[in-house]
Amino acid sequence: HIAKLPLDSYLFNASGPRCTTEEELNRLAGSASAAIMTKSCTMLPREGNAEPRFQALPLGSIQSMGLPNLGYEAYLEMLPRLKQARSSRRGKPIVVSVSGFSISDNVTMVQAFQASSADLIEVNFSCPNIEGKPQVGYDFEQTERALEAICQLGSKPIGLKLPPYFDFSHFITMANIIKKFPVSFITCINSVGNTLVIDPETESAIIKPKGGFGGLCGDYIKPIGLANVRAFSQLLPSSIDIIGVGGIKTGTDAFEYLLAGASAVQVATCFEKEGVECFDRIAKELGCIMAAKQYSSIAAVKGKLKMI
Ligand code: RRO
Repeated sequence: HIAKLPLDSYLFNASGPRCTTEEELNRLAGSASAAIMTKSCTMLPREGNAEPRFQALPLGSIQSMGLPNLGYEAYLEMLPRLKQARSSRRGKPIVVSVSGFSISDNVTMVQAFQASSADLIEVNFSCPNIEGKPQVGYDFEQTERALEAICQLGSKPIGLKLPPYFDFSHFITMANIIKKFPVSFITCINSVGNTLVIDPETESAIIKPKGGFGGLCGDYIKPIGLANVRAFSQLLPSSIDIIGVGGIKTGTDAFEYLLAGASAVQVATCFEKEGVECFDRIAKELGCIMAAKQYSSIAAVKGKLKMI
């Protein structure tokens, strides 16, 4: 469950790859992904940053996509069709991701989606790839002001997509802010922002935007994602669900996030590389691990990480 909404499995797609167009979202509707998550949207359609803006790496990827999306009105308009998609299980949850450039953008978009057939709203406080726009989640005052504005706009559950934190003072400050508002879930983590990969052969950065700086994704960031899920699961009340994301490509990865305290996980880089087949494969692998360990439910394992 996320925000009391039942899910068919423990995993679905992360906002990011392969979830921008109606065709891509329809493919998710017909897949084993437990929900249909949309690419973060903005007030107006965007082409995104200059290419090359994505490079696969041996253990993941680096990207600076720059929020390419169709604009929030296009998603509003396609939601009823997605909800009815014949290929989809009836009522498969739709999660819309919203990433405004200001509090007022976020208010407009959250208000609109509150009146739509979306099931959950994930507000992205952590896009690292827009020149001159700091990640909201690294500015605690702005985070608090934004939550004051967006949490009172309707009854659909609101969640936050957070950037990775690396210090306990930051985990504690952020958890204390979240606790002041009716936040139903948090999603940890976005890509590790502003990393630099260099090709020694060409002596060049490997992506074009922002002088080569981009978000690091995939296997490289799994220990960071696990730490963020674990820290927040210890600091927040159990009524706030935590969705894990970062480096999940096998049932074992998903199992580790479950031990850390995640109520569900999202898949980004592996979904980018493998397509919708990853959801069924990882869910089955997780099922095998749980069966072999004789665990009969998600609840029996969630947060049960042992210390040595
Ligand atoms: O589009 C992007 O560049 C992007 C976004 Br909105 C985000 O939240 N995280 C990321 O790594 N890339």
